[in-house]
Amino acid sequence: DHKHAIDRDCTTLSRHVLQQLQSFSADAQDLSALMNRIALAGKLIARRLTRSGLVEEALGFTGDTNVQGEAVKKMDLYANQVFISAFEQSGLVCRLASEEMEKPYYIPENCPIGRYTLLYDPIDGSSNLDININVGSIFAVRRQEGEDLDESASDLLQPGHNQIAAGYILYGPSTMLVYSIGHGVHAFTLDPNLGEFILSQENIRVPDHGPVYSVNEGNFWQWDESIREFTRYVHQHQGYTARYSGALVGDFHRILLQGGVFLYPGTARKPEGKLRLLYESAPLAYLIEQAGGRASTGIQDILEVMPDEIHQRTPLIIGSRENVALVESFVQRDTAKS
Ligand code: P6P
Repeated sequence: DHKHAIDRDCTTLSRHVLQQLQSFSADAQDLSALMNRIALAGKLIARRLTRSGLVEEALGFTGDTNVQGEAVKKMDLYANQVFISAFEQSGLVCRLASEEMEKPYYIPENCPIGRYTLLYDPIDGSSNLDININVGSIFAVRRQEGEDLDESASDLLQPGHNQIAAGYILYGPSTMLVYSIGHGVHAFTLDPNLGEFILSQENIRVPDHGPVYSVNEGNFWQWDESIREFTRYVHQHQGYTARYSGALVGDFHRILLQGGVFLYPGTARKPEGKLRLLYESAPLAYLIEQAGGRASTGIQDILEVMPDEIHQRTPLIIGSRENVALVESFVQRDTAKS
């Protein structure tokens, strides 16, 4: 009906946060405003991406390498700066930590007010950028613990249970922002005409079991035998299908909506896997648990892992609870034997 249609179009992200928290406390207002700044970052990045074939700054490499030793793309740098700019002068966040920065960026002014830290991967899946395939941004919000903000950022080395919000922006055929502040998982679609993210899916639940397994089988000979055993199992059993885009956010979003499991196991070259705990695995683990699914290293829940450094990697097995448990049964059978 008419009222419903208008109401839906007005359910923006900041309004939804306040509805979720059923409160107008300072904390609720802060979180609402913080999510709004993340939406702004998403809109700025989406705008650049939709024109990436047309504007010089959006494609190709800068010539630098980042803290991971990976070649930095112009879009990585632009997106990283967009998040910093979106939060400077916001009075909400006092520190930002990202894959693109060796050490966290401290926002000089307003710090006493901004009691949150934003951890983010500004563009995840940047290898897809030059071929116009989906990429994403991933973010997590944590309270700043204690008074001093020392360079070591040791207060960030806490398990994922300490996150108070997490989400991602998927730059696909439509631009979607998916988030949770601990009251379920909700998706917003960017209406380019309004320039607003409008609520499109509320209380998303991941199915307990799903048909999709998402893993880079090109690494097959680098895996532990247990992961090879799992892959042989799904090859031999009906009802499984493989989907892998090379960009975590899109692969995760499919699992969230259709069920199944995404895995990036340890390999011979990278025993801890490739994905970063604090701003890739932990935010997605927060979301999947809020949606009724699970996230594991194979041995331990992702949200229990105690990081010992900001850019720490972990193996990631994430998705429907039954699919994750199946992978764990192979991994744990292996460790039981060894
Ligand atoms: P591989 C992209 O570089 C990324 O960080 C994730 O987005 C993606 O899931 C993974 O790496 C892909 O890695 O080794 O399969 O190419």
